[in-house]
Amino acid sequence: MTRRISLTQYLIEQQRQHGHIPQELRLLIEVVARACKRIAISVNKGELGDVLGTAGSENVQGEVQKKLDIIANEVLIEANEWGGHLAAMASEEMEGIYLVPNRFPQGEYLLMFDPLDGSSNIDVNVSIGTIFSVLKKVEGSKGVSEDDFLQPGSAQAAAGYCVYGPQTTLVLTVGDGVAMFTLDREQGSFVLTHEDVKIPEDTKEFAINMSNMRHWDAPVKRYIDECLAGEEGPRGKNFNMRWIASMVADVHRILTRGGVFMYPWDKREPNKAGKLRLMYEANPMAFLVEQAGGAATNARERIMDLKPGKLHERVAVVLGSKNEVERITSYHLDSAQ
Ligand code: P6P
Repeated sequence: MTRRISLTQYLIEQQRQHGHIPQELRLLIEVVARACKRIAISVNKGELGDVLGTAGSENVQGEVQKKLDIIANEVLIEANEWGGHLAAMASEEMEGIYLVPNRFPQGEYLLMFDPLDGSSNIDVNVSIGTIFSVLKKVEGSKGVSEDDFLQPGSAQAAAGYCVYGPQTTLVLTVGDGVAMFTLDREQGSFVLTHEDVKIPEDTKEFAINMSNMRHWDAPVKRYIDECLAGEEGPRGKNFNMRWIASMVADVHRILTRGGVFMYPWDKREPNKAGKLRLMYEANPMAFLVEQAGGAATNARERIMDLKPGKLHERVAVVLGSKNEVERITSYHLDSAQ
């Protein structure tokens, strides 16, 4: 039974025992957690809060923005800009970086987020979530520019997400394992419910959008065909499939019971990238998954080794149970020879 301690106590213990969390980073994480609580309140209101439906605008990705996308983005900006722990922020919903206004003290950290991942699920009451990633400004960097954000995922100081589902659960790593905190609505605080999360190295469950099959590269087709062949096929076991179309929800399932999640490059992507964004989707999820003993690649290389070229760059994603990710990656490397 995990000790029922608050997020604050957990972070202070991490700071005290491991020296893992500088004061400024602890403050940052607590502010992001409070912002997620506020987003959860808006999400949970649904129709009653006049927050469903589209906002009549598009984001930098060319995607129609939902009202809650914009609300969540504004909540994260307003919560984080005054604290003195950040130099700048970047969001899926904003083209450029957001510099902390001069009227507030500047900090050393950079915060990136997908304020509400899985927006297509908002209006149909399916789990969605907020994903965040924390970097430190490069030593000696003068001012702040987009270039300060273009660091590999291995440089992250912290990463996490908050899934707004049957429970509202914050999942966090600061590089010392993965912990999960469930929102206790009666006391209004996140309470530790899982510590030292571990992903089983093997699985019988894969997550992919099967409707894209005709666009897949051969190694993806090979892997999925083998899963579908079940125990009579080369894998010798039957597989189950899940696809929630909210990365946060699919990754949460994998952190909780194992599995492999794939959003591979497909022939619709001329520049051989993928659909998901490197900086505020793939990198934070890769950090969490690796810290839980899993693996995360772009089907060829470790995601957290990739050097970003652009803030909103996209990447193929294969993550989850270590042995499955290694198998999929090997199929891609074999086909490249
Ligand atoms: P598709 C949500 O829009 C998202 O970015 C991820 O959360 C999710 O895994 C994926 O896209 C779903 O994509 O093509 O199935 O709608």
